Amino acid sequence: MNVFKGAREYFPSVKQIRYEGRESDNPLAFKFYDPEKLVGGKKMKDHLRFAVAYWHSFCNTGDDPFGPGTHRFPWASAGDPLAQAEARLDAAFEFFTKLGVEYYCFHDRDIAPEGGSVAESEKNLKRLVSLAKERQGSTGVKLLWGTSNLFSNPRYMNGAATNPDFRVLAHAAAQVKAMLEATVELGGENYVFWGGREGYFSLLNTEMKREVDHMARFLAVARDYGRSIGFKGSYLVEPKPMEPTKHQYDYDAATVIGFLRAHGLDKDFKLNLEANHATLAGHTFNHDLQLAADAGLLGSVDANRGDPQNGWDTDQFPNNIYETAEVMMIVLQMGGFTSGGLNFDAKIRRNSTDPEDLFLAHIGGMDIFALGLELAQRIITDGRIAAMRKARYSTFDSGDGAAFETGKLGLDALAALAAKSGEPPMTSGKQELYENIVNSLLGRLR
Ligand code: XLS
Ligand code: CA
Ligand code: CA
Repeated sequence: MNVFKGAREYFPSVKQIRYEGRESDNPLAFKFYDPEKLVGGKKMKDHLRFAVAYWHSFCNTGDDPFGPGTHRFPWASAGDPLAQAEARLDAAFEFFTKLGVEYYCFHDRDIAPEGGSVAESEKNLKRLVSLAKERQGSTGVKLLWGTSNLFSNPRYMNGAATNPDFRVLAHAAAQVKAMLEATVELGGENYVFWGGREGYFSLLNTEMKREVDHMARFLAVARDYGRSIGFKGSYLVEPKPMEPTKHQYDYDAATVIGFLRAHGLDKDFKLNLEANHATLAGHTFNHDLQLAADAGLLGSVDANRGDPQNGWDTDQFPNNIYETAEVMMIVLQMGGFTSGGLNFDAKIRRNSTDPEDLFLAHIGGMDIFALGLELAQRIITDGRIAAMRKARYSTFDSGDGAAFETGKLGLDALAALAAKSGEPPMTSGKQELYENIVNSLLGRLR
């Protein structure tokens, strides 16, 4: 990958980030992420497929309900909104290439400003897409996924595809059409639908079934259009239980899997799962990932974390080895990502205001995922956990248990077996032993 050189250098104090190993004290170096290192016969970078989220890294100024932004972006002084967008694109490619990530993700409105009409917005998007294409070509950076922002403009305050006003839905369609074209143009490997305001606040004014049916129809027409213009990648739906709406239709992995199947969309759509959304839904992240993987529908991951004391979407960078190891175990066991990857849908804190902080945040996230990958591979190679888990279910492997699994025993036959065999033995679940094995393998990582 070539370091991008635009007209101006936006992060002059940061040079190319390299792997220096675990003894390094250099904050601007990887301690564990060694892109070329083979783990289970595959390069780390190909397991992890890291992506930078354009919106958090280059658009979010750090404003919150109590005060304005604190992040002073140097490209904000570049001139009118289009000139700023061009300068921001240069800064972004400088960042991707200095960090050494191969992928990025963006919403239409992150990369190009909305215009005064559908036509003007499309023109702005096309202009920035052509520049992004050039930069992708000269650096080798690729687009993991594209998406449309169907939640910021006030017109979407009652939803986009689930808006009670058809005219708003049509506007959402115009955005998705243009952004699908942009994603195809840039060779994007996935297209994401996050239902930003697809939900409701009160059932008194809402026809829920009708709105959900509209959402399914909208996804189907988007799918058909994308395929008609040559999009070969995966369509992904991203669940989130709440925020901004009180009830969001794409609540969690289980809800989205049921929705896709009920509407015949599960052949083309998979899931993009975010850690902080799973925890907001009251699950662990690995719960949602395992559900999707079991359904054959785990597409991609938004790698971040929430705050256990907060009930909202804090979108922090990941830093929990147990969580990243469990993510990577699920990814390894499904045979690795195909079109998906690990997108850092995470933002630096409002008071992290040095230009290098964005690098430090990504370095931390990449390192903890590299370590999680190594631990996951160790757990799998060690084999004790898998063997213990398999043994827990061994009564279903043969005899009457196997006959039940294959549908050969009815309820009366099961009752007769219970009467004959008497009280079953108490079998320990051994959770503490499983956890201790994970810790001992963590300690052995070198
Ligand atoms: C917001 C979502 C959003 C999607 C893309 O909470 O995470 O950023 O990933 O629209
Ligand atoms: Ca996300
Ligand atoms: Ca989030």
